[in-house]
Amino acid sequence: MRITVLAGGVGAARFLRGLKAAAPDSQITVIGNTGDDITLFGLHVSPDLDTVMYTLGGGINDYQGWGRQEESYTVLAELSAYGAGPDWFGLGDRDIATHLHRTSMLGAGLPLSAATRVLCQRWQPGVTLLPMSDDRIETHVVLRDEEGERTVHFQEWWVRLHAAVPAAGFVVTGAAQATPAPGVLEAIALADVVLFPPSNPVVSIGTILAVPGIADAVRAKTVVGVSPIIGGAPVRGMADKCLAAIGVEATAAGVAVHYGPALLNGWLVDERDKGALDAPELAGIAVRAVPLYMSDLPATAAIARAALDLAQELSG
Ligand code: FO1
Repeated sequence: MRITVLAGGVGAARFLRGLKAAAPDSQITVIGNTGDDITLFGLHVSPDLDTVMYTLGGGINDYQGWGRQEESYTVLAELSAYGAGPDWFGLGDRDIATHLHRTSMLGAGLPLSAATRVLCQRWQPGVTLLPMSDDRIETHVVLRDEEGERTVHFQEWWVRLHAAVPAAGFVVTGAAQATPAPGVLEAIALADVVLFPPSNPVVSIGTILAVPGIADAVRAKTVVGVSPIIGGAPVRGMADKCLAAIGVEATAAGVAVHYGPALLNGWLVDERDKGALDAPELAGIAVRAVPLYMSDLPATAAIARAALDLAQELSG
């Protein structure tokens, strides 16, 4: 079975561990969000690609869900000693090697997709990891407060500001001019099922869908999503703050309505949200209630299994 997954950060990576366990013989292609990418100290950092690569490759700091395990921060401390900022983005020494290698490949003229393929040769994630685009795309956050309106890079809002300043909106710079990376549209077209893992629907899945051509390609497929909201709150991260910024209610039903029945065919909600099962606003979307906490690998595999079963049921 060919499965294509649109993936953001930590939630997607953990879901993918379960998907690999639930469907060991399937070919899984992951289309990774690159809107979170940031250039720091001249290095190209791709948080969502690295979280998938490290998590499935066994190098992740599992507690954080990002960066490497057994990390040290000597380089960052030395940079701080020079007063060279920013110091709010925790780049570890091992992680910096990834960014140095990626940046030197990009500097040699390789596209991000090729550089990602090279990095994955070391980590062997067991999936094909594609950036959504080889073109530079960055999510910026519009902030409106007493100082007026300004935009900051997504990472500054997410990491330095802890999303404490309400976002008035998001600007996905570069998306309109971007094209899908090689293999992305084929991976969608050839998939038996497309899955939306419990990623941030706005700044992860939404950003991938903003790349021209991807949303149309996905609409043509059987799509099953997993709610990132359980009992009215995101399991981790700050999806609720992102949803509020675009006027979408942070509920399991609200996210499905946001995606809409033209895009989403099936939707898994947690049993706490089984009210969504017969919500009239979800007409046209097959909703199933299953335990959605990815508490361990068996629980996550069961969620992935339920998503694949629903896709099977829907594609007939
Ligand atoms: N997230 C944090 O909350 N604090 C950090 O210092 C931080 C550093 C970091 C370094 C590399 C990397 O790949 C990810 C990092 N993240 C950090 C996570 C990152 O902000 C998020 O994983 C994604 O951008 C959102 O999914």
